[in-house]
Amino acid sequence: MHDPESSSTQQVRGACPHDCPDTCSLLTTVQNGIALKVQGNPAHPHTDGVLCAKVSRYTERTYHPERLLQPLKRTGPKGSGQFAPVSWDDALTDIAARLQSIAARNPEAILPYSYAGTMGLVQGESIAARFFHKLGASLLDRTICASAGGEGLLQTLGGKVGMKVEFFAESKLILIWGSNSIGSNLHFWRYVQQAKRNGARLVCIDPRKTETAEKCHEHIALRPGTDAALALALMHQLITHDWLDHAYLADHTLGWPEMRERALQWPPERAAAICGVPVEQILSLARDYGQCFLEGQPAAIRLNYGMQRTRGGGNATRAVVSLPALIGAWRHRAGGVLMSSSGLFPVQRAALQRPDLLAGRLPRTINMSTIGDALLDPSAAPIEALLVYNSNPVAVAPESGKVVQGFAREDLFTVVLEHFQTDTADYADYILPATTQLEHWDVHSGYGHTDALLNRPAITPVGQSKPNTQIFRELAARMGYDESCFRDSDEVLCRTAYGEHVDFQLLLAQGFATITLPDAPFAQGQFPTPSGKCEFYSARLAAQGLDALPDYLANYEAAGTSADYPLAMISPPARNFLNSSFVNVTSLRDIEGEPLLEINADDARARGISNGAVVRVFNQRGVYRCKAKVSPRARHGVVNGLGIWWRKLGLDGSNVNQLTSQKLTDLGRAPTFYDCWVEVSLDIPAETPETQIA
Ligand SMILES: Nc1nc2c(c(=O)[nH]1)N[C@H]1C(S)=C(S)[C@@H](COP(=O)(O)OP(=O)(O)OC[C@H]3O[C@@H](n4cnc5c(=O)[nH]c(N)nc54)[C@H](O)[C@@H]3O)O[C@H]1N2
Ligand SMILES: Nc1nc2c(c(=O)[nH]1)N[C@H]1C(S)=C(S)[C@@H](COP(=O)(O)OP(=O)(O)OC[C@H]3O[C@@H](n4cnc5c(=O)[nH]c(N)nc54)[C@H](O)[C@@H]3O)O[C@H]1N2
Ligand SMILES: [Mo]
Repeated sequence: MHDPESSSTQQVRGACPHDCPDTCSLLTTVQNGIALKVQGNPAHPHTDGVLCAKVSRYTERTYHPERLLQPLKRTGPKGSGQFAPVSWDDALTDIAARLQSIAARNPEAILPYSYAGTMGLVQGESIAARFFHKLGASLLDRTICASAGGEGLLQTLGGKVGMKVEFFAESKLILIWGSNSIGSNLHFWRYVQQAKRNGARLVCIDPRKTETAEKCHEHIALRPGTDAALALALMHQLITHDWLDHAYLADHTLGWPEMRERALQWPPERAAAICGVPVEQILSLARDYGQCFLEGQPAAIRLNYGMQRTRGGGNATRAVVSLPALIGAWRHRAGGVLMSSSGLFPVQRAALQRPDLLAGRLPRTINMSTIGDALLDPSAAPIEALLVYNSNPVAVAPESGKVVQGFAREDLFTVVLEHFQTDTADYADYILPATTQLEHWDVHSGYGHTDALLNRPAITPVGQSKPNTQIFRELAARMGYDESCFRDSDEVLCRTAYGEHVDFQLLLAQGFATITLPDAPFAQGQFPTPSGKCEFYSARLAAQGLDALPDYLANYEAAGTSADYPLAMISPPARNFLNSSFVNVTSLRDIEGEPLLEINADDARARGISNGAVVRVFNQRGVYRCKAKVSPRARHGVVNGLGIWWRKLGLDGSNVNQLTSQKLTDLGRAPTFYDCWVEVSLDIPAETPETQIA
């Protein structure tokens, strides 16, 4: 494919790097060393030749006029965004010297901060992980996205396992629970469309009336953080009507008598009052689910991350993923539940990340979701240096007031590896230009399907940018690390990622390889839990002194529980951004317009707010100004602050995370972005002297 002799135009196979369940196979058209366009690969069944609007603009991002092309060194005060170009050699030599002097006193004063700017196993955690392990730096607890649900899945089904996405096309009932599939899981939605054409019923469970909710047969607009109550009431109905697969419950589940007793405490009226939905909706959903059992038809649940971002998110996940066992939905390949499939991949993490380089040390662990507090904590040994890559914490981490204060510490040494001068890069001492997916090698596991993908570089690095791996290789060399693992090439790392477990020749030849798995993985039980069963009752949770059964836990900041802040705010992603990525791509930002708060007409009227008015959204943590959009997408009592804008592109240089809290979930130490009370008021411009006189 790379043969320059054949023609000056080539198509290079790659993989979409973004944090999205679809992990598409890409074809990049390259002419004379320039990438002309990026398209979906028609040969890859899940991608099917189709890309989202964001990634079809990928060349706009790669060749963006504001792309970082050379290393930069801070010249102004912290956060001022003032930098001057510096050579790679000077930058890396100085960074290594600074890190060495800190490490000589206490290596744990150094912290890596990274997430899923690229989901690549190589540009994510390979040489970088080896580097920090060798250094003995603090470990980062990577909880910002999926660890509440991940823990819920682990404790119930045994890991990030579930249905194969393609079989949703054969389901007769699909519950889309806490997910805006059209916006954030488009290729799953295409399977749902097939099912719909075959007569499937679609139900969306989401406080926001999303574009997905509009296209389902039924929309249950429950209050944020009340999913466990709904799931328990469904169980109640399945039990009282005896819509139960008794054989499946007896053979393949653990703790059914206890679970049954818990669920019987949840008559639908109780749940309806908590969820803020009509009791008839709960009864009818239970009937639909029970009907599938009676008729031997497959019922499937696509559970996503919406419900995890509240205090009870882990328990809510446990309750929802317990449902298929009650009706034996797992007996069908088109039945069961899918949240994340990432646990199905044979990733060779130890070989990639080399935790053995810790050489017996066990550094402290710092939770990325509370980075604001961690940077400001006077009681702990201070974090003195921060190396940020694949993440934009100043924009995406909760309670940004504190995050900004932490990053602004003059005594903190911060290095940011980036494509752009993000809100986080503004606070760097050094910004190092990184390559994009079109310029480096990588391998990717899907988390919404079961294919592994290979990404080949389509073009040479733009400007002086380097892959993350290469930056850490060169830093390692300057630190005097001479282990040969620091010299592994990116191609070698790509092969290391799955070892012998995935056919690398196939990846090279076609760009993707499907993991071999049974079609209906839990038809005979065989869950990867300690008991091999679906564990309603988790002995592991009981041993930690926690509730062994799933339950409903009210939000920390539930709607209507504070007189000062009577509204609940959720902040799901805007469709044309990917977290805070793409916010600076003009054609996409033009579609989103500007930061918006969706508010329902009643809530707006009560506050004298008209469509398009500038409003103050506030709580005890701060104020965020943006425009109101009076919209039926918002339910009564809940406002939707669409994310995640770059702070510097907002009205006052802030975004929704100015308001979110650093409180953590019940399980998994995850953030509670959607557990956030606020009040909204019309923004009255400061009076001018003239009007004061009048
Ligand atoms: N276009 C786009 N796609 C993305 C992303 C993006 O930023 N933009 N982000 C990617 C990432 S990092 C992730 S983790 C995934 C997330 O994948 P999803 O979880 O599918 O993300 P969303 O589409 O935001 O769906 C979350 C939905 O949950 C709803 N919700 C909020 N609170 C609750 C609640 O308490 N209960 C229920 N039932 N629903 C609730 C929100 O209104 C929203 O519609 O998407 C990925 N895909
Ligand atoms: N209020 C609110 N906050 C949220 C969420 C929400 O729903 N509401 N969602 C949360 C979720 S689910 C997540 S996953 C997090 C996401 O948080 P992050 O993982 O920080 O995601 P992004 O904001 O997309 O930032 C990723 C950055 O990595 C950079 N990058 C991409 N590829 C590379 C590379 O190869 N090398 C280097 N060096 N850099 C690269 C991109 O340019 C981008 O600036 O945000 C969380 N924050
Ligand atoms: Mo995420």
